[in-house]
Amino acid sequence: MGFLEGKRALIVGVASPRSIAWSIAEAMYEQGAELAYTYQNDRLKVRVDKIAQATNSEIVLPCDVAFDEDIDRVFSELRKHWDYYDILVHSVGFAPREQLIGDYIDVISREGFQIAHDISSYSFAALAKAGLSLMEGRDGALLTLTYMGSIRAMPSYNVMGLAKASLEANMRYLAQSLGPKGIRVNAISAGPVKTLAAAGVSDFRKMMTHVETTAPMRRNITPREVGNVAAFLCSDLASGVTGETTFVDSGYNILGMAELSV
Ligand code: NAD
Ligand code: 0WE
Repeated sequence: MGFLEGKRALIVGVASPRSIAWSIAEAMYEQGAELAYTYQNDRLKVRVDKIAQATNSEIVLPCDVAFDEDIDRVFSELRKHWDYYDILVHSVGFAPREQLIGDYIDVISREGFQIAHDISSYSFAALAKAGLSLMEGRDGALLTLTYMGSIRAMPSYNVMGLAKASLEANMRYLAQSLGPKGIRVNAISAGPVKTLAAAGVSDFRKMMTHVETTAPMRRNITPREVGNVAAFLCSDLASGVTGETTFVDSGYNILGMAELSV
């Protein structure tokens, strides 16, 4: 029997079979969870439908997190299928493309800042809040995906680093707020994974090679390694863990001065 048997999870952030959210869904399905999905726009619906089918799910709902109405509608629709849910996976991040190209000081703008924080951080609290009544009385778990650019200054990640710092603080405040209701809230800080969100990033391959030659484990992580930790964190096996950011990054973040090559 899987360790998520009897749990129902809503997965937000599948866009392709490479999406980290997809690996999380697979891992959770393998452990016995029942799944529901959202998709951002019509272009992605067919893909998300296929992924839902593969995990025996018929619940696929539209949700652009930029809109309050979409967020509310997801849960009013979900209610028609489920009278409770246990797990929310938030695997959403976005900044306008030009924000991720070039030097921080050259590209930062009020609009870029606002969009990055709205879509990448605020949406986590908004979804948690809109779905709270469906989770109350269960030992629920919320999970979000972050990146090391929140705690270190990195080239090109720019305003996304600020938005991820906000997301991590958001996760801790949600943990404090929802802890008394028995709901745990955590984040996974993943190493680089080649997904749609990474596809547009120049030098992404160089970053992956850098991790491969530098990280303590001398390799990149697989999306499935993120999925497995996600399944664990959202299960009763992690019943004493909340407000934590768990790194799944081959150990890269622990380094100070990496190996000296000379
Ligand atoms: P992805 O492109 O597969 O997923 C990003 C998702 O965000 C997509 O499903 C997209 O539809 C969704 N999204 C964007 N704007 C949205 C909106 N307005 N409304 C609803 N959904 C919206 O890429 P991914 O790499 O799987 O990203 C998932 C999460 O993992 C992101 O938070 C990302 O920051 C984080 N992350 C990624 C990496 C990496 O290297 N790929 C590393 C660490 C953390
Ligand atoms: O969080 C991310 C991806 C974030 C992202 C990517 C895009 C590309 C397309 C947010 N918004 C957009 N907007 C677009 O229009 N990652 C952790 C992956 C990532 O992105 C980087 C990275 C890494 C790693 C960008 C620059 C430097 C490193």
